[in-house]
Amino acid sequence: MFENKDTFKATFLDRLVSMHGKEVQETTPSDQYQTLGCMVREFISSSWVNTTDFYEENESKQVYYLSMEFLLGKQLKNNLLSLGVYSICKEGLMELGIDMEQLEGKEPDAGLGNGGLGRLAADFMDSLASLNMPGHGCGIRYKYGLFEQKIMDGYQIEVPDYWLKEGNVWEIRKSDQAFEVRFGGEVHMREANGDLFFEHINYEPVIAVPYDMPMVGYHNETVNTLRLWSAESIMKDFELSELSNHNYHKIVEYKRRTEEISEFLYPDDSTEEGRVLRLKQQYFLVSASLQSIVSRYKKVHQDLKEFSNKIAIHTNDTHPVLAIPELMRILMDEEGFSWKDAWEITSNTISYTNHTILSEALETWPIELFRTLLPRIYMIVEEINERFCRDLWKKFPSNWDKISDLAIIADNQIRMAHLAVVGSHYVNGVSKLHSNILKNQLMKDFASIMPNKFTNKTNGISHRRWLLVANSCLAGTITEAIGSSWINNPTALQNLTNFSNDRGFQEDIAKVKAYNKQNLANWIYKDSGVVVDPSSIFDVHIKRMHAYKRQLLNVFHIIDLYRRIKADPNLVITPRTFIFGGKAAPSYHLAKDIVKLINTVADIVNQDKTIRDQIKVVFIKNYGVSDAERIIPATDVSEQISTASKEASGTGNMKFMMNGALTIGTHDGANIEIAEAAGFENLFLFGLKPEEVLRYYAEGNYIVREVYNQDPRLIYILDQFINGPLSKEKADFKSIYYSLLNHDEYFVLKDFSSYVETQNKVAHAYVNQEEWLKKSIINIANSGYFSSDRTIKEYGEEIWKIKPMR
Ligand code: 26V
Repeated sequence: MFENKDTFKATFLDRLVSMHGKEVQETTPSDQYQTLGCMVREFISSSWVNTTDFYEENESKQVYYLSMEFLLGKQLKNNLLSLGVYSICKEGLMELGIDMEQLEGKEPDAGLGNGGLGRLAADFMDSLASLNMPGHGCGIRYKYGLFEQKIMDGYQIEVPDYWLKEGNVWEIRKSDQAFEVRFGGEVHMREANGDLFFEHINYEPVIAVPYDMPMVGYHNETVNTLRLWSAESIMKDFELSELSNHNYHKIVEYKRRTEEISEFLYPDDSTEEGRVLRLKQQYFLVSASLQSIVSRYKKVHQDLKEFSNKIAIHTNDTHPVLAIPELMRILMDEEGFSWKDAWEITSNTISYTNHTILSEALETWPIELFRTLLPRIYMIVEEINERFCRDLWKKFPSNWDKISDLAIIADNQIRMAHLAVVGSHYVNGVSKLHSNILKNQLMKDFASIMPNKFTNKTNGISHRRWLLVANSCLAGTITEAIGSSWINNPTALQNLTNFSNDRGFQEDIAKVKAYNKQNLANWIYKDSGVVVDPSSIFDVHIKRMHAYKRQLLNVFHIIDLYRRIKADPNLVITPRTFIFGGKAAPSYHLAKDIVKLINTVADIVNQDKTIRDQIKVVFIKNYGVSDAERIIPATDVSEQISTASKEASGTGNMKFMMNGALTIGTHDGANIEIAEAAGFENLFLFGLKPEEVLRYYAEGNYIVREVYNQDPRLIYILDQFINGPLSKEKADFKSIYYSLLNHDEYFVLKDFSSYVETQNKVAHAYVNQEEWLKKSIINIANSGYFSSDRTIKEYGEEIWKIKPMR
């Protein structure tokens, strides 16, 4: 159906009418999207089946990437390009009077993630398939993705994101491959012939039904699987009536309790109910995935003893770490393995990535809650803990402090990161700096007793999605200069170095950027009514709203710049458009105040005619993957200004680099490796070093008031929050004021001076376009290392021990 334009057009029209039961001219862009999507999925299906068969026939080792988040965004354009049929479709549709971009816009973003961790999982799926590696994802098919962010009077309002409203053309429901997951109840233990047997009774069953989505490799006919589980109640009437004793209300309650497991991503965990639901989600994902993996394994292989030679299971952060006790349970209770053998298999199968050192994000569960919900799993975790503590006792006799520091269960809590480290054969951080902090600080004692477990895998991004698809103009310009080999081998972008001084090429790059900026300016006007000047510097800060990411520092610079322009009517600066986007967690009040602050500053600045449009501030509402794809190609300056040591890696930083933006950033996460790759002279690094931040924390000797009192600019800015125009807002900016002056946990005031100085250097540098473009080209040329293909090859070779298959 995609052989050529004519067959495509004929099939498309035929399907359009038969699917929607309307005349062609009555169909909507949404109908047309559905039709094209279904055609593509059908087209993929034989390669999909073949890939699965091929892996099975070859008994190749497979990796399963378990993640509570997959931030997929849209699939259509990626899939069409990967299949090599994008042009045929685009031109064919054009001849039918249908605009491809409008049709692409009808696909809902699959927003099944919060930020970097979820997008990383999606880019990893892309690389696994494109590298012909047998790797699949396991996640949850949330009915509602991350909330839709509306802005009302400058405030963030959260609205459910019902992304499945019109169905999902990419998924296939496989009800014949459903599994039962059990919650609550009691465990009975009995002994027979010297062996212990465990029976789980009076539990509440939930049915996990898989929905499979194809993960299409680039031009290679490999199609891997992303399996998303949906929670359903038991369907058979007799079982239902058994369960509820013919009580209608109980059936309804039971249905509600089960179905809510896959309803929302990140339910509100500020309440006990929310926390229980989150733990239920985690076990639901893990239990369904492991049952499915083991059952598939048994179809292909004889002996479960070989499990860890044929299967690798990766846990994306601690969220799926119950995979460890769940695999133990299956191997012991269902397959009859001894503890020792089950442990050997389990710990050789599982590996774990840590994505944050922020203490509030390191998961722990109260014992009571955990034991009530997962009684058998709790017993296994308890046993893992006891055996581990016994080993510790041998290493550190009588050192109770050390043992309780390292224990999995302590202070009435189960520490998921400790369980992850003990039960995995590899633990990795996501940038050199982050991995070093894990090894030398956060998990120092673990690393000293298990030195070979800890490793680094610097994150990466899909250069296909973030360059080839998101910025086709730049991709085309690059290919004209150096050929297309970079698409399969992104380090070939290095060849662009030869063009960094080439005036003609610099001009081409400048034209692409100008074109993307104009497009973004048009879109911003449509979206928010703000007119922005495409010749101004587009300075972009897009990521989750969080104190450590320091959107506040950026706002401080804007307020200072605004004051300078107001104070001197003759001051001429390099015009700048500050663009923000990001969601604040619904119960994170400070982050929500920052959203309001940005919108308030935007209103004041954008309406002030006296500053002659020299600065503009835009807050993009409901920022998501598709927005990133539009904004990043149009960016001049990439804001990566987290407090040093706090951003594990960052991946936005890599996307901007690859699209030719210059970074203003701290010595944090992957920024450092980006600087090492591109040359420190081609970025703008500033601020405290990670070791300085860590020393201040350890010694507790950062005195905010000292910094504040010595800098009149800071006194002026902070005064705005309580006395100036900002204080007139109904919003409570006082909380920001006090959080900074009392504590300033993230060193906003401390880094302010260095940040402003560096921003002035940025403004100055932008004026010399020739130098700027040279730096931009050198950034692009050195971005190939940050392709997730490199990252996935490293995971494949060093952790999972899997190989490309074709
Ligand atoms: C999550 C939350 C959720 C509730 C509010 C507080 C809070 C604080 C931190 C987190 C982080 C969860 C883990 C995470 O998303 N880490 C990100 O992982 C990316 C991929 O490795 C990495 O690039 C980012 O630096 C890291 O923040």
